[in-house]
Amino acid sequence: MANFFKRKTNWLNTRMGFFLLIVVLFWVKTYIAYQTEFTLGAKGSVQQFLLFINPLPAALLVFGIALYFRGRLAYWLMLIIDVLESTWIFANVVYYREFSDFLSFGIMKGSSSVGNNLGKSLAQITHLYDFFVYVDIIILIILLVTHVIRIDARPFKRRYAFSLTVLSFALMFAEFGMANADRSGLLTRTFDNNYIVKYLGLNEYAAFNAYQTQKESATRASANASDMKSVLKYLKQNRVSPNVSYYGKEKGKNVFIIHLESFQQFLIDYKVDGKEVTPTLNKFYHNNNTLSFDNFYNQVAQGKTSDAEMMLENSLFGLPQGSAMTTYGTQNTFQAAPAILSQEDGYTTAAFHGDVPSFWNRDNTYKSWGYQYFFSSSYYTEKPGYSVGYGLKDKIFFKQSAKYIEQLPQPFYAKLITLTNHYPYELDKKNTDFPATKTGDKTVDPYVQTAHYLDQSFAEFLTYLKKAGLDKNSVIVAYGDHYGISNNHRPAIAQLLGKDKITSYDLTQFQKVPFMIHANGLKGGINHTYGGEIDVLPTLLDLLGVKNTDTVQFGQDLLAKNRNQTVAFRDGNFVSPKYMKVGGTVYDTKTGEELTLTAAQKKAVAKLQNHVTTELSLSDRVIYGDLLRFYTPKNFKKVDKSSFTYKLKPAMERLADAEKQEKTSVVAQNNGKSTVSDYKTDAPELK
Ligand code: GP9
Ligand code: MN
Repeated sequence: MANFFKRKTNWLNTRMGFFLLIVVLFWVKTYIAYQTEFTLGAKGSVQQFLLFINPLPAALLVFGIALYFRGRLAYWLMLIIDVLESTWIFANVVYYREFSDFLSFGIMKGSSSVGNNLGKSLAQITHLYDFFVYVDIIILIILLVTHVIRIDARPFKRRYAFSLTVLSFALMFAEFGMANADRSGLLTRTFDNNYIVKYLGLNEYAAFNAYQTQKESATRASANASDMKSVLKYLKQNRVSPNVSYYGKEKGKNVFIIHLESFQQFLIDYKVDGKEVTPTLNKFYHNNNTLSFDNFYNQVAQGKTSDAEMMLENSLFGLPQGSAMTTYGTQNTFQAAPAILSQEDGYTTAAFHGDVPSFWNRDNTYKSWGYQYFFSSSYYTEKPGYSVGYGLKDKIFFKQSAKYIEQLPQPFYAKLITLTNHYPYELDKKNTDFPATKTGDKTVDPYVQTAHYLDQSFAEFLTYLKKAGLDKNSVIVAYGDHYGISNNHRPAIAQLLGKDKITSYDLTQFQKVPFMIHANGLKGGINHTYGGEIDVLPTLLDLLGVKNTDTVQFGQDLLAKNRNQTVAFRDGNFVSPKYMKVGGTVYDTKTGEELTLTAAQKKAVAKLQNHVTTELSLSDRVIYGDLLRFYTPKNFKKVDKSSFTYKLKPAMERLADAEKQEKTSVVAQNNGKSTVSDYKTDAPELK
């Protein structure tokens, strides 16, 4: 027996043999951790394959470093690398258990200031079996010490070690190529740490995160307080005074921000086969108590939803590349809507979203923005058929949100982010009772069907608000975050709009999204001012009567007279009531006619361009340099991120406490009785 074992283990007595053993063991345990400890959501064979294979290239590379060294040292190095690598897995397993996200260097660097209460909670959430990641190392050490595996002292050819390094890089590139083919923009758009681990692996994630953190600290380090001065100077020159007939009119009311995913303005009043796609939103849009804006543009770039959120709640632009929420959301100082409202008027602040909390780094960013609650996937009951695409179907999402809404002490600021109307606009038969368009473009045609579904969900939600009595004391803001149909679908867009040919002018107009503010008694109507997502926060704050004269916000109240109506797009193009500039071409905004500019027009356009370039670059400076750390408006206190946790249990306890103490929630006002049974939905999944 001993002999047999010896023969079998002979190859282990070579350096290469031991190397392969340690790599394979590491590979196996990483994969086990992927499957048991993280929710990476690998769907389909490409993602499954990448998830399985992805620990290997990096392991070959990192463990391969040891092969450049001699004798015993090489063995020790392999073990030390294994300990370090396994500790990275260990730390992530524990962190993920608490935060459903991977550790980032930013968080580790400033754990107290970022405030995930790391030290305190880590001990409580570590399980004995987490130490399993070290078991193979212990066994290997025993085998070496007892000479069951002998150390191969022969020199290992550098050439071989080098070939291995080259091979591992080649494998990594191949892996990245496959990953990027499946999810384009994986690293440039920086969606979610889960994606990077799923596609590329924990080591690659560490490297990428280190790079990002480094970049972020470098821009932060090079900024100083005087940069803020130039921003403040600019803002002072560009401030407009609020419209007196609206200022403070909605003071103290609850605020609902309803994020209509991928919802474009053209859908309003749009018909397919004679039927309105979104009858409820149309009614809402035309309601006497709704302020609607028909020249309101989305201004997002790669960060899509996250850019919209950044603009809406901070009045800061998204970045020219990637997502500001992902790269700067954790570390930067913000003065966002939730923080302002909770400090100013004692608002309870909560975000609702039926996706994992790590997407767009919301779990960290929302803390920086002062959100007291973030109800994400773990708060919602999930059953087969409840989700599609990124997460919960809207009807189920809204319905399940009611039980949290009714517990929030009033006034509250609640943002609900819908999901179903998201590319590729998939929805099951049972939920599809609306005709698709017939352009023949498979991506475009089902868009109206999911939009219709979103409309129905919104209708059910509004009905509930009425029943719960929330319609009277709430402002309901609804907006589309960005286009649903991208510029790649020109022929289909032409058909949808009933045009022969689509120009850049049409495509820019196609970037309009709805923006509506509704409240009982609000003087509504369709407002034609030119504006965009950057303008939402000042508009809302003025309506709520929150003093807004010394905040750092790049937008202007949409209701203000004399506002600058130049809408900046992230690529430097713009639209104003007179001119639209796309690349080198200037159009007449009203007629869509391409202009040959006179000298005077040239001057006017250059002035607008200057305004746009300046505001974009100053806003970027605020984010890159974390400039808000140098400036705190009067009456505003820096957000203490460490006071928030979005973990289900403690959050629910906090909510229960708040409700008891303040007695202002819907439930408390309803004599402790829940209103959830008032929520009516025709969602087939809930029947
Ligand atoms: C994911 C959702 C989608 O949670 O918000 O983001 P998007 O792809 O629209 O930017
Ligand atoms: Mn979106």
